[in-house]
Amino acid sequence: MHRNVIAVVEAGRARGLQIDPRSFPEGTKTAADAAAAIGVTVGQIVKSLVFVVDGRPTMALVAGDNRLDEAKLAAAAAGTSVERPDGDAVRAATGFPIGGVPPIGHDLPVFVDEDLLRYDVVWAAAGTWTDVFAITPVELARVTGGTVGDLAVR
Ligand code: 5CA
Repeated sequence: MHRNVIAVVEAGRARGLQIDPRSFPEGTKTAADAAAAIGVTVGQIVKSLVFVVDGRPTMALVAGDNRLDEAKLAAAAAGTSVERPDGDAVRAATGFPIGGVPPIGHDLPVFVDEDLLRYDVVWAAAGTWTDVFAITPVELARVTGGTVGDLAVR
């Protein structure tokens, strides 16, 4: 198992979550790639996005078929300015490359797109461009300590 995946499994275990990573050699780098590889709808893919709100790296977990509304994230985080970090800054904040950033294991504030709750099961990156894991959205919110709300462009 790739060391990034091991780190994600360990982060889950530390939070009482048993993660069963699944590997898709065809690639799961984007939400569309992941949905096609796994055979689920793109809304069931969790995008783990890092934004910088008032200078603080912040994690937004967004349904794959939604676009994050930066103003809604700022409001949820009680901030005003929102910036999109580059790949190096994402790696500095999370330890993972864009396209493989997992939703858990970071010491960052987390906000969860309520539209993920439409599904019984959603899929998230497990640390690489080919590894993912399934989780119920309720568990996702629990293990991340995330605040659930409306984050999507409507
Ligand atoms: N493995 C899949 C889902 S399981 C995944 O990680 N999807 S993702 O949506 O969370 O990661 C890709 C996202 O990273 C893109 O939606 C985009 O918002 C962001 N991204 C891509 N390139 C850049 C970049 N150069 N700088 C900042 N963010 C980027």
